[in-house]
Amino acid sequence: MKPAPAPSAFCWQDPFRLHDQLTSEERGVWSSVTKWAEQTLSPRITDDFRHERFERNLVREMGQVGLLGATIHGHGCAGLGSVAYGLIARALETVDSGYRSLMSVQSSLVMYPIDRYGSDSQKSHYLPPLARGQIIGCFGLTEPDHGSDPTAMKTRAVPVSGGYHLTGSKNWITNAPVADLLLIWARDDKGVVRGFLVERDSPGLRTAAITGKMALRSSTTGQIFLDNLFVPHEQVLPHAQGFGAPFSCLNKARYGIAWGAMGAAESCWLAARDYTLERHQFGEPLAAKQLIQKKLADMQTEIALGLQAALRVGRLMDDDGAAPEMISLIKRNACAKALNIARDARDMHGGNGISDEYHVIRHMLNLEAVNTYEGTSDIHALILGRSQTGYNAFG
Ligand code: TGC
Ligand code: FAD
Repeated sequence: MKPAPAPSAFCWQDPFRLHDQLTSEERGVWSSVTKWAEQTLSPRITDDFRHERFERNLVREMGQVGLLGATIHGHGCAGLGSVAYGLIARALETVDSGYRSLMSVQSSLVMYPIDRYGSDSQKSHYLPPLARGQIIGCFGLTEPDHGSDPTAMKTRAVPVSGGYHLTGSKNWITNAPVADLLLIWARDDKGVVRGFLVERDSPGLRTAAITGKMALRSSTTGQIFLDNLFVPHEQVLPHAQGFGAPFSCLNKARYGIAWGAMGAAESCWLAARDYTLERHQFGEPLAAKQLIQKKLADMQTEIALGLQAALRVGRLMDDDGAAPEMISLIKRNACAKALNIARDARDMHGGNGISDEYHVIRHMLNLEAVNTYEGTSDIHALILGRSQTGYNAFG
């Protein structure tokens, strides 16, 4: 067994000793998920990204190792805390943001709302197969004309005998083309937003894949079209009324992204360090040069700070003390910092940096999308601006 480091020793890979701040359960999750991701995801990512390849079996494998709906208690879920969930996101995104997206959507945007706002029969019917990865879910909030401003949504739920008719469309929806269960957010006749659980074989449902994405190519994204689609009352989430419901799901997913983006950043940082130690120019390893070391120091600093902030918010989340603004702050910060780190790492790899063999450009492209979805950087800036000035600058 390796002796514990002396209290004053500096561990360059983990400057604030995040590892020491985790519980033994969280350390176990981190070590098993990183190992699983390395063995299962790393060997396939280059082909998945190159060919926009998605295989259902991967979701089942995620289910088998307990990665789906990990914070939910019961229904075959692991019942872990928020920090463990963040560590799962970090481990998956160390390989690719698309794999983390798959886990985030299924866990935070489909299983969480069913668990939080669903009826007992909806929970017992849908949560176990979602946890096993036997069925795939998606979350339809964004519309073609309403992205940053989902409260202006046009999708309507008109009451009819026994339920509702849904009409409208959704755009840029992760998993939409492959989803068996589509959680659709729509306004009812009173203008109240409700969540509707739509099954794949419902008449009036059509989905289309968005191809040609230059980011998140290991994740499937699509459009949803709803044409007078009948949803019976038993498929409406009974406890979700108003925008607080979909936004509460976003709080969970955005929090996971704050950890995940740091995972992608770590991957780029370590790749840049290894590369510049190996690569010689002007008679010396690049890593011996001042400009290179400054970039490595900046990467190390931002990652250490970003992870520490995510840990703090995770602990608060489990104590019911995390405000949405804290989540905006860490999501926005992690994405911006990770994107800068990926761009610098790409640069430090020189020409090789644009080859997918070296992975950094894939992370860089993915992070462009991660910075945009779940609220763009500027939308989170406006949330934080409103919190300190009292002025709503959205409209
Ligand atoms: P506003 O008046 O602020 O709020 C309307 C109602 O919602 C409540 N609310 C929240 N509740 C819980 N948590 C939050 N974070 C909340 N934010 C707002 C609020 O209290 C209010 O409730 P009530 O009861 O008073 O009605 O609404 P607004 O129209 O001013 O807009 C606010 C704004 C801009 C912050 C919001 O529209 C926003 O967040 N826009 C960004 C859109 C977004 O993030 N979309 C994400 C789509 S899902 C996605 O991208 C998945 S990608 C997944 C992957 O692949 O990993
Ligand atoms: P817009 O809202 O049109 O914004 C364009 C630009 O204008 C941005 O820079 C933005 O910051 C800026 N802007 C907007 N409003 C203001 C303002 N008031 N002041 C100043 N600047 C402003 N959605 C889902 O519902 N479910 C999903 O599963 C999902 N998955 C996604 C997967 C991918 C790969 C992508 C790319 C998106 C996904 N989305 C999903 C949608 C995502 O949440 C939206 O793309 C995002 O919220 C931004 O909306 P938009 O693309 O319409 O951009």
